[in-house]
Amino acid sequence: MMKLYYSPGACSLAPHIALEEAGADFEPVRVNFAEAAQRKPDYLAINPKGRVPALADDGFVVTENPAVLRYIARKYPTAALWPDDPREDARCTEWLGWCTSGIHVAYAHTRRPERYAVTEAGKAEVVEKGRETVRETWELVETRLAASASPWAAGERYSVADPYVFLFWTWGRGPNLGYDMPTDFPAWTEHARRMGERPAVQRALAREGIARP
Ligand SMILES: N[C@@H](CCC(=O)N[C@@H](CS)C(=O)NCC(=O)O)C(=O)O
Repeated sequence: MMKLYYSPGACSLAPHIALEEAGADFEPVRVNFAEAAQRKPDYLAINPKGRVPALADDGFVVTENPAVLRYIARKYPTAALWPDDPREDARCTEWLGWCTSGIHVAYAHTRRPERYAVTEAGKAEVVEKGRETVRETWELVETRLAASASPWAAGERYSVADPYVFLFWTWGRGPNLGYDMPTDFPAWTEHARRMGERPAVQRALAREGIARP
């Protein structure tokens, strides 16, 4: 059976939701960050990068959210999680690229400064600048969603871009950033609430112990 290696509340929430949307038969395998299980040999044998998500499908392991999400969408075509329309396809790819290399990386500066600096002063500066960049990035996401007439990130139809965008909404509300998402990011919050109405999203949130928007 396919296995999704995840940590509650981490970026693996996006493929977790996508698998639920696809109706996939999968086993969610929790990687315990509190015990640094992601850096232990058993897990490094699955993903040498020591990160989640990793999706293992009958000996084939795929990592990196854009690849994992696209794999899920392609493997379950009837769930229609990847747009057919060329423009929506481009939008979906655009969101996945921004989420992984822009939004997530900006956030990592506030949460994991040890990746980017050595001294305590250096780390404090990384966090400080990171918080500024994150706020700007969150505002750009809000502007983008507010300017769109479509209910979903890539267009008229739900796609794997939606759970990925939604993930960052949950981080915005989380203790590290502590944003008032409904007040400061209303269009993004509307999107999050639409997400919260979907049974697949509800199942993944319940499994990870995350409150509905
Ligand atoms: N580029 C990767 C990033 C994966 C990543 O950074 N995952 C985080 C959780 S959100 C992680 O596993 N962190 C564990 C660590 O840094 O030790 C992707 O998009 O899949």
